[in-house]
Amino acid sequence: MSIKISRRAVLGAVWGIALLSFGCTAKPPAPKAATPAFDANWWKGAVIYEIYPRSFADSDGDGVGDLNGITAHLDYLQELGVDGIWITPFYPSPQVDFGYDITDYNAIDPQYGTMADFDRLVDEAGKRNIKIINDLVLNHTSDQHPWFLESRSSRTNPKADWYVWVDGQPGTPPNNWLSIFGHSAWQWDDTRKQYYYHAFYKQQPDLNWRNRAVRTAMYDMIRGWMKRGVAGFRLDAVPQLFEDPKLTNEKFLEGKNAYGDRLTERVHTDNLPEVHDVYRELRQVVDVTPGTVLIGETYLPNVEQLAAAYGAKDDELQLPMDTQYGMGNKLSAEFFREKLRQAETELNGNMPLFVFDNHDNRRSWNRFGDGSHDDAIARLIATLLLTPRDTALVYYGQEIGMMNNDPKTLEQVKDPIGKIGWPKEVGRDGERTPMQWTVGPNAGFTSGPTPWLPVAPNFPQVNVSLETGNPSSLLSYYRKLIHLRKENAALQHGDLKIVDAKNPDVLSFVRTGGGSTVLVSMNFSDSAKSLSFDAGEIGVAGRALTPLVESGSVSGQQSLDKLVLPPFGVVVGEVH
Ligand SMILES: [Ca+2]
Ligand SMILES: [Ca+2]
Repeated sequence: MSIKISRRAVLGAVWGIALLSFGCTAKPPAPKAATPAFDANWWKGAVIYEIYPRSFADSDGDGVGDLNGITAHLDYLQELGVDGIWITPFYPSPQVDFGYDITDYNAIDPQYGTMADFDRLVDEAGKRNIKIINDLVLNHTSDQHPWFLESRSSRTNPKADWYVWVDGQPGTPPNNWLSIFGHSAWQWDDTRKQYYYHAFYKQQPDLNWRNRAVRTAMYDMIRGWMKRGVAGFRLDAVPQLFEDPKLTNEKFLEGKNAYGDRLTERVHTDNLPEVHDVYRELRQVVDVTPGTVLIGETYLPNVEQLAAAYGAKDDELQLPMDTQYGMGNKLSAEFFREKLRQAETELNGNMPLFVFDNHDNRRSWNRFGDGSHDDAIARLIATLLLTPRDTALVYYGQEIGMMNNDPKTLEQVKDPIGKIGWPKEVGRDGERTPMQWTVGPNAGFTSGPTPWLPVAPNFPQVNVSLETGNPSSLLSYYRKLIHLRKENAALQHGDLKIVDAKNPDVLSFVRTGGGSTVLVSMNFSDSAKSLSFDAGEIGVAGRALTPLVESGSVSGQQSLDKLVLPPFGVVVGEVH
């Protein structure tokens, strides 16, 4: 599903009209030699690129992106320096929530291609040393999934207990639990004369994770994708897997959400302790092929809960997403210094997974830009993402500076939460617009007349082909940082130490490793700042600084005794 935090903690998914597509159900994978072996640590420090397949590249002109469109652009991703791509759901789906409502976990929705297309994508990506990460929606299925059709058919069928069914009276839901997408989380079913629970849309009934048969079915499905060469899974909405069986009412909070409901706590439906049992079981399933990585969509309120998602014995998720770091909107040196400190000291040495942009939140360009230094701020964000000790998630188009293109009227809205919540909640179409490849028609996204969402009007200035040829473009900045991160031993695996920690405007840290010391300094203010570093604090005898990557005119300043950063300027330099 998709959970958003930036718009007043509203979460997102989408519903719509059920139009069942016939998936080409997977034949057993053509016997490959064996499950491919991965470097078990490939994901540590990797750059993982999120692709929203509807919007990345359309290979057949129907206006909707597809798997062959991704395969056609693998060279671009390789040149960018991407290690893995996470593709949001491409399984058969009525597309109520644009793929997060699944009717067959073992097939490809025909609008995105065929299983042969998927296998070719895995193979072609592998040739470029790019891993494929599938999106895995465990919390719920589509209400058109055969499991749910069977489950709702009677109270006694073999799958009667596969979903969360509760007695009640029509018109009187069992308790006050709210759907993350607005209004009651309970839907009356006239056949069973019972309610079912849905954390998201009513077309997305929650599975009953207390039922062992549900777990077994899901784990078997995961093994099937691993056999096809998938190197990891991004786990959608996993904190929502369990609900309090006593159905305890939530406490009401002050205020209302964008849909007009009284706000409540979510302590009886989110992040219950039982989720950790499932994390451990999932880890055992994927550990059969070491290096198969679990990424969690873990919107968690604090670093303690984030640390717990790695497991008390580091036996749960390798990469729970840190949504505290990059998904706010406050551009503050002190804020990011504190978040870095937490990641370094409170995650038990585990690898943080930092992210600024995704398909559920307004693009970072819009959230952090001040209207007059947006390009410099975008480089600051890139530096915050790509120079710490972390695994980095990049959302398609972030690297070229794509910005939100929100619907202007209710009639334009495709995302159901935008239809329900308009105008307070405009939905997530704006951050899902087509990738801007060229200056040509529809930005080169589709050869057809009508992309499924309108291309942002800035595409003649903001596109891959233009920025590829410009060494001072944002895209070139991303490439430089990603390649430096791969080549420089200190940035690759070195320790991180915060320096000049009292500075209110400039965040500085030192990465040390492999005989190399790299200083990263970022000016969070709109005025130039002069810096001077204490020799003992940096930890090397030398005072010389050789800039490796810069943003703003800091060239020629080759000393730790005096360094002047322009507004929102950045220097990443070797100290010697
Ligand atoms: Ca297409
Ligand atoms: Ca659930």
